[in-house]
Amino acid sequence: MANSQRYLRYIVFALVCLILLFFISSSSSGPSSWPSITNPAANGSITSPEKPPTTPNTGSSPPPATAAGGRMNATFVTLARNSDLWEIAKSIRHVEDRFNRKFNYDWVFLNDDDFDDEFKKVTSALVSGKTKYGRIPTEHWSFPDFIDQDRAAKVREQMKEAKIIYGDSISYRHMCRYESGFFFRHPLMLDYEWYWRVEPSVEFFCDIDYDPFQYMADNKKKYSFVLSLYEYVETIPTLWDAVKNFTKAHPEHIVEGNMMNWLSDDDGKTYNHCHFWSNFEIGNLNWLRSKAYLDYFNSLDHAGGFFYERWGDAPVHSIAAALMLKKEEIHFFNDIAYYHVPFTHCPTGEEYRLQHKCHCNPKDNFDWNGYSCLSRYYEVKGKEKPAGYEKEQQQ
Ligand SMILES: Nc1nc2c(ncn2[C@@H]2O[C@H](COP(=O)(O)OP(=O)(O)OP(=O)(O)O)[C@@H](O)[C@H]2O)c(=O)[nH]1
Ligand SMILES: *[C@@H]1O[C@H](CO)[C@@H](O)[C@H](O)[C@H]1NC(C)=O
Ligand SMILES: *[C@@H]1O[C@H](CO)[C@@H](O)[C@H](O)[C@H]1NC(C)=O
Ligand SMILES: *[C@@H]1O[C@H](CO)[C@@H](O)[C@H](O)[C@H]1NC(C)=O
Ligand SMILES: [Mg+2]
Repeated sequence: MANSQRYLRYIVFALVCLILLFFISSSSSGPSSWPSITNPAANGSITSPEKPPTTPNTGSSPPPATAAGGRMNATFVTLARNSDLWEIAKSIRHVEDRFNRKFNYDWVFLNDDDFDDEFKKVTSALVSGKTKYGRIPTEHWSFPDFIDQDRAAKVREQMKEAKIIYGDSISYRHMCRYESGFFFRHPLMLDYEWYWRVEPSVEFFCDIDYDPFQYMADNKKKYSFVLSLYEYVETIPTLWDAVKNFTKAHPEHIVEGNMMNWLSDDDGKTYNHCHFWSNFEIGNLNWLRSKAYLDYFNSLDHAGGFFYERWGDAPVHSIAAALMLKKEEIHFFNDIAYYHVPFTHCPTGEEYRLQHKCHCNPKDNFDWNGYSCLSRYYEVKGKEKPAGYEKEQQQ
């Protein structure tokens, strides 16, 4: 009994001391009390208001968040598995730091399985806008009944032998077909007009200090990209034939003033394999939901190449955009600096990069590499390439 009372006295005494200490230290910013530790060489510059200790984050940082209701009818969208959590977490952090923390757009996550609680907990904590989680209906992630499963299995075997990347994967094929023809029809996506696709493990290197969705709407753009390149021929041997069958059956969907000569060097006879890389896209969902695009997708789907070959959603989207949009409706976001393994888009021009706090190495820029389709894009658009691009060409 006596013992415990003594302990109690000690504890009370210790508490009083702690409280006293707290008061003394919190009032020590005043002129006297404790001698402040200063480095004579620094000459007080640590506390000098004109010289803050870190780089001032002024000037080109994003503008204030748009007023409530001032946002566009738009969302980020990600297709992912639960196992992609920590890689998509990195991508979200990049998007938020460089753009969305000021704009707070929503983010839709889609999966062929149910998202687990950890995935939802972590992603909803990272995204500054609302998050929504959707499960893909089985009909949109399975073999359609018109596909011959034995034939598809043989192809996977052959592609495995030939060491074609993802050549033997069933899920990769479902993914490509889903991104080609279904994601924009998911019930959660029907609420929106614009989307920005984000994949796991991507990076954004520069501040984006305006709203790209707003830009798309104001300038009547429907589809956009940051990287373009040539597709692996082995994955799409008959894609162009299927496209030609479609254009013959539906000439009404082919638009005058389109970008056919970006896809083809001989007025449509053959495909040169140029495509926009679809792991980054900002686009208009109502265009993808249009009769023109759906007729196109259904036609390609019935041709069977998602399973009998390994058609990617990138060439599928790109060919649609280049044939069924006017070339003015397609936009190259030179100012959105981006990485998805193994390619980087780092904006040409040092002034821009410094103003926007870019952290990409300009030597990594893929734009003027011989395997990029960007030069051809500039030619077809009849536009000058950015000043200084020759100097930043990859060795
Ligand atoms: N839910 C779900 N998502 C998938 C599946 N396969 C791929 N994805 C997602 O689909 C997108 C594209 O898949 P990736 O594996 O990134 O394909 P890729 O970009 O061609 O190839 P790498 O990124 O180089 O591996 C990513 O957002 C993936 O998270 C799957 O089986 N289920
Ligand atoms: C400290 O600053 C004063 C006033 O600006 C200056 O005269 C003095 O030379 C400086 N001393 C050192 C050590 O930098
Ligand atoms: C957003 O766009 C979708 C698709 O066009 C539309 O159905 C929805 O009503 C729009 N929402 C708002 C708030 O305008
Ligand atoms: C294109 O149509 C022709 C004639 O119907 C058909 O034989 C061919 O298989 C089709 N090509 C593709 C890739 O679907
Ligand atoms: Mg990827």
